[in-house]
Amino acid sequence: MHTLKRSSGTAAGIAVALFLTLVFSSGRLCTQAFAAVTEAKIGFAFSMTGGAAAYGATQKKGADLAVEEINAAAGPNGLKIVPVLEDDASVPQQGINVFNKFINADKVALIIGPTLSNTAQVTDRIAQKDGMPVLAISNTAPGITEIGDFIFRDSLTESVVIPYTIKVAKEKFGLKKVAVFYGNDDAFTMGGYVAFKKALADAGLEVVTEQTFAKGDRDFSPQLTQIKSKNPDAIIVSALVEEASGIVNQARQLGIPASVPIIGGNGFNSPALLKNAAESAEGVIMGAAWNATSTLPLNKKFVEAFTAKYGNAPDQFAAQAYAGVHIAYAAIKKAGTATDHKAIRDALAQIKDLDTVLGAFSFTPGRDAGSTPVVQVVKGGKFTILGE
Ligand code: 1QQ
Repeated sequence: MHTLKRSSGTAAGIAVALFLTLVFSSGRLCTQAFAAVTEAKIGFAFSMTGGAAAYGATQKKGADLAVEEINAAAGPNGLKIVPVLEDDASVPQQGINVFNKFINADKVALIIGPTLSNTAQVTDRIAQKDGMPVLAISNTAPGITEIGDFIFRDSLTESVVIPYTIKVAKEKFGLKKVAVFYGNDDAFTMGGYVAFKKALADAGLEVVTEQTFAKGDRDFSPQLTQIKSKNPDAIIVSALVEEASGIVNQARQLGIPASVPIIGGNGFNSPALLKNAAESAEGVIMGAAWNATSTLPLNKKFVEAFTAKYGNAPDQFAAQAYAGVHIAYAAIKKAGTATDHKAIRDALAQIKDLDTVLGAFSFTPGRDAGSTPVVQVVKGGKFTILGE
């Protein structure tokens, strides 16, 4: 009896202990599963030095502002971004070092960048192989998101922007024959060239001459002299901003009149063009994903906050960086994790009509930006919408 009692006591004790263990362990499981993630590291790979430094400088400003605002709004228990910035130096090799650091040492939740497509076409393969999500905010060359399902971009591709730019410019200037001038050693300038060629053919425009240059060239007069001799109605240029500025300056110096518009792609959307080509930049046309005059309420707020913080208005690259941080943040928050990269990838893919400075944002099924292009013209030292 006694033994039985004791044993039944023991049985009851075991039952209670089991019950408690279950309650506590499931309780612990619950807290683990639902514990709000409070910090997410984002790796920013921007070109802070080298040929693309003008883009990187403004990307950093846009991203910093977004991180600052998001972290302030998160409150003491909300999800905060821990930014890790590295300079990709505008070259693929340094981009590789930066991506390896983000993946293996920093163990970031997601990577934003790199600045150039030329770097992305190498670095993004590393990220894809590792299952690390990447959100490009300025890569516009073809083939970047095709690297794999972990690669996204909020930057509108040249293959979307350029046909629209050519259509609008053809109507506006009554173009019939054009010259084409492009960089033949960079993923972006080559991608732009291919997109221009197709758009020109589709629009029925004659190409009177094709000229090329290489990264770092300073003297464009031999090619521009050739172009001038062919008397084109417009000069189509696929170039990053350093070379674009030199081309625009030297075209006007060589006496190609302002009545022959220079039409560029995404590389032209930098204030560095306005600064370095100054007067010569007046009338230059370029396709873009964003313009500062956009009347979206969120955009007005962004332009005001950016101008107050930095003393100058944002450009397209700042806007895409700012939007990119918000898109990444929304995905990490929805995934509820800073470490499960597959869950973050899936949440990115599900972003739908997110309110951003680029408009209501969704990715295309191919993970490209689903936004609409604008055509800009430089007027009074500013990027304005063509036709306004
Ligand atoms: C690219 C670009 C550049 C002009 C942006 C920095 O669009 O490399 O894809």
